[in-house]
Amino acid sequence: MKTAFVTGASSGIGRATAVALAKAGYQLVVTGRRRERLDELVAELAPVPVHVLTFDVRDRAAVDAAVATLPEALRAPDVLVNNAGGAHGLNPIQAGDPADWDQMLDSNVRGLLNVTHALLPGMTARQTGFILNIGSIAGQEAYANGNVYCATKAAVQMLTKTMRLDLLPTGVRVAEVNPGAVETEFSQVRFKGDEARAAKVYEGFEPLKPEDIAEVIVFMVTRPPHVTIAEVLVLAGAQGAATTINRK
Ligand code: NDP
Ligand code: 8X3
Repeated sequence: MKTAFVTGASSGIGRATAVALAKAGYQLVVTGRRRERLDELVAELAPVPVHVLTFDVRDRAAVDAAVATLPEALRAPDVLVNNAGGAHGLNPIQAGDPADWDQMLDSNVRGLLNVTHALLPGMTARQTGFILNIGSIAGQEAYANGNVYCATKAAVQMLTKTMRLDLLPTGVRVAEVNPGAVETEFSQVRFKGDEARAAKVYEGFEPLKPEDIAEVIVFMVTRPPHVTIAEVLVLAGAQGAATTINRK
């Protein structure tokens, strides 16, 4: 049975991806900080084997310690989905909170590297595998007040490209999905629990569902070894650019 390791599976895109990969026949390692959410996912996916790890991706020692508890086979997954992350705040740079900047840089960039570093020895030893990084349209175009979040996702894009080059001789393929507006807990986190403000982001149009992204991810990671779909941008139907949305 193939194994997929999905970070940030307690919510949104990561959760939907875990469900879709389970349906596609993968056993799973799912991670996040909220253990109870991950336990619910395990119950929902039974009898599919699902191994839960709880850690903060920003904490390299915690990532390494958690991965070290896995049986050897799970430390060398066929698929790694680097999804954990998000946005904190939406302010002009001159009004930004450095604590928010740290959270975004540490989770979206360093966190991705921490998890990748912990799993690469197993994946490269196997000489096969797929790393799927979740970028964003925010990494491809600038929008006002996006500053540090956009920068972290631009970093994910460049890491994806450079990792693909470095890992070429190892047989580990690397690709990226860049979603547009997906209705998840993303905006609740960005606006620090302000649900009314979060809901406004998705008002007047039909946003993407996490399942829409999960479907694309499953398609990409199940291509045969001679095919790498390197980058996919997935927008909502009413979306032309990050903040250009046809709202009714
Ligand atoms: P959610 O807030 O619904 O999910 C985020 C997930 O990431 C949760 O499972 C959360 O788990 C986990 N996570 C966040 N920070 C950490 C951390 N420090 N350590 C461990 N886990 C963490 O948002 P989405 O599903 O929308 O976001 C998933 C990814 O998609 C993110 O990288 C986001 O930037 C990206 N994205 C989202 C878009 C959108 O419109 N929604 C568009 C483009 C990209 P827990 O809180 O339990 O730790
Ligand atoms: C999330 C999409 O446009 O809010 O990455 O930055 S956006």
